[in-house]
Amino acid sequence: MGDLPFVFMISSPQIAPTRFDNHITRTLGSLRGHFLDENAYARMLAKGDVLVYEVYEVHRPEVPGELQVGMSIVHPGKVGSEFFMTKGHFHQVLDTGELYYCLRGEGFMVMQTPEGEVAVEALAPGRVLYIPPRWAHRSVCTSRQEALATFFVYPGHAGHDYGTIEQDGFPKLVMEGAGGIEIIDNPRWRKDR
Ligand code: PAN
Ligand code: ZN
Repeated sequence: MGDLPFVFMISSPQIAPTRFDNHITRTLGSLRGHFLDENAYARMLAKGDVLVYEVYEVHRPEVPGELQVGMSIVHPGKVGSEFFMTKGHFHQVLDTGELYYCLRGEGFMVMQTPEGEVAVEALAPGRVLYIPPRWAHRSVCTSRQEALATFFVYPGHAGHDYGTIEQDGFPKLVMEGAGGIEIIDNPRWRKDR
């Protein structure tokens, strides 16, 4: 016999879902090499290892047919002028997509294919982002006070490849510029290959 259907809430007043198996926290110290301004990173880290993002996962078997679901919460903040963001990854099984539904806050999803195509989509409450198979993805919080909270669903067997992004970065960066939010070319993209 299979599992029984289950229900949980993601609209409750607290930010966490009412059911989860894992709560992952990523602090500044775990994001070494991901932000452009290494001096700003070092100065900030010296003052404290602040929380950058968290993930609540309902853990399901890592097999085709299952769905991994959960919530991702990126806190407001910047390293130098670059907004707080997730590490970002390709799925290990490249041919798997993902759906994101934005619940709170504002930001962007930065995406790229292995061929170097790039896409950036705004995230705001009510926006649903469909990420087709093959697109690496990173969420960036640009709201000043509120965290960027998204609900995600992806195939059970997708897995994660972080190494490619650690090495190459994303082609675009989301920065605070003189006139507000700017999406700029990443001068270090694929430079360390
Ligand atoms: C999400 C992400 C989550 C954290 O569950 O894993 O937002 O981002 P990183 O995994 O890049 O640290 C997802 O896209 N899963 O596939
Ligand atoms: Zn993913």
